[in-house]
This record gives sequence, structure tokens and C-alpha cells, in this order.
Amino acid sequence: MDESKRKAFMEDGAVLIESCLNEEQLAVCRQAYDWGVENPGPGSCDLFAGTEHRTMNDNANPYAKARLDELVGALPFGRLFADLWGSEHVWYFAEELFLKSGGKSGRSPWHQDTSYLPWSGMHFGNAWISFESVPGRNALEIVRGSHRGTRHDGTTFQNAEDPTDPLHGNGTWPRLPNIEVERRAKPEAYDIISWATKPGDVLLLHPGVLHGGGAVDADFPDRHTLVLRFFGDDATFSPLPDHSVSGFTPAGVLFVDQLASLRHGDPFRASCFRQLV
Ligand SMILES: O=C(O)CCC(=O)C(=O)O
Repeated sequence: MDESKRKAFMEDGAVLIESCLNEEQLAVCRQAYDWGVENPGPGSCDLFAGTEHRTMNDNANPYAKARLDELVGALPFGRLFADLWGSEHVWYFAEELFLKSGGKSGRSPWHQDTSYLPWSGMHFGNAWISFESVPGRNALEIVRGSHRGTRHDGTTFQNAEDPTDPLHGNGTWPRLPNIEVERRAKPEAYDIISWATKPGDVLLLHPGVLHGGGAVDADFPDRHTLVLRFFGDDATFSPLPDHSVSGFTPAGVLFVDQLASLRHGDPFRASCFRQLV
């Protein structure tokens, strides 16, 4: 791998791998995605439900686990992340699905996945796979280097008027900045990176980066995105706040029983996560 890619991921928190998946790999990813949309899990929800901005979302669907665990064995991400991070081992965590449709679904609000997941360390990565060619104006956006900065409270993803509506709300972590408002007032307020992508390109992002965007519009009405999440040697368990108004436990809401024995700083490991490398 080109050293510049490792450097970009470590320093910026995101890097685009062009033509990462071939047609066959992309087709099996799409089959898994379509199956997930048709067979939603218990965590499936509408972000901004009841508004024209709605986005269908599903996260770590237990009914899809066996098929996703098998799928990732046929994809290049184990070796790719080992090389990108310099990790001897790589494990697969789970998937997330986003479906934006009808030209109306709004931006995904700015957030860090580490507000929802009990994670700390450099060896974490999301593989963001969109099945359409995504124009630059509809791209997912990332605040450069923000995975090395503050861990913020999350957003509830339910308040279209306030995209910073606190998820945990107990003051343990600072509230999210309103990045859209700030950048409208001052475009250079944040150093934001993004890429137009073609099918087969995969955006690798550290889940601790502030990321958001990717709205659809009349010229790009639908986006189908599969996110696959991975972790490596230095991944540790870093609990969420003790009290969360949204009912999150310190281990989050996914794989809670499997993570029950982990304490702050323990290696993030559980036998339910498939080891790829
Ligand atoms: O695709 C999107 O709109 C959001 C993606 C995201 O939040 C993620 O990959 O964690």
C-alpha cells in the first residue's frame, strides 16, 4: 500500500480506496444490502421519522449476522485494514445500512460513531460502500483529523430542527458543535474533506471522525450505502457515559451481553466477532 494512504488515514481519519471492490464483490455486497433492507433487524429505524428528510437505517441486524460474517471473508478488507493500520490481526464488527430515497432525505447529521459505540484506539475503520456514483455535492463529509480530538455527545438523529440534540444528555461529553450553522457563517470554520465516488470505490473512515452529509436531491435522488466496520490489535473498550437519557448502556446497545465482561481499557474482543486476519 502507498504510504500516503496510511498517513492519510492516521492523520485525517479517512482515505478513499478507488476501485477497491470488483464487480463480483460489489454484487455480493449489494445482495447482502438488499436482503437487509427487506429483512430489517430489531434496531432498524427511520432517522427523522415522519419528516420528508427520513433516512432508513439499520445497524448490526442479528438476522443478517451469519450472512455478513460469511460475506466479509470474500472481501479484501481484512488484509487491507491490517496493512492500513499496521495491525497483525483484524476482526469484523458488524454492518450498518443507509437508504436515502426520493430526492428528499436530508443530510446525515454530523456525529462520531464513538458516541454510540464503546471504542477507543486507532485500529477501527468503517468501509463506506455506496452502490451509486455519488457526486461531490452529495458526498459524505469528514472533519479532517477529528478522530484525534474531542469525543462529543451524539445526536438523537430525531430532531430535524436541532441536529445536535444530545443523545446521552448528561454532560459527560460536550455537546456536538452545530457545524452546518458555523460553516454557513464562516465557510473555513472547519477543515472538511470529501470525495465523489464511483461504484467499487470504498471510503475508509475512522469511526471517531466527525462525519455527516451525503444528502440526496432531485439530480441524485437515491443512495444505497452499506457500511462494514472492522477493528484491530489496539482497539480497546471505552465505555459510554453511565447515564444516558436515550437508554444507552455503558457498552452501547449492540452486542451488550457479549461485551458485559469488558472494563475500561480492556482490548475490545469478543468471540462473536469474526477474525479475518
Ligand atoms: O452514509 C451516511 O449518510 C452516514 C454514514 C455514517 O454515519 C457512517 O458510515 O458511520
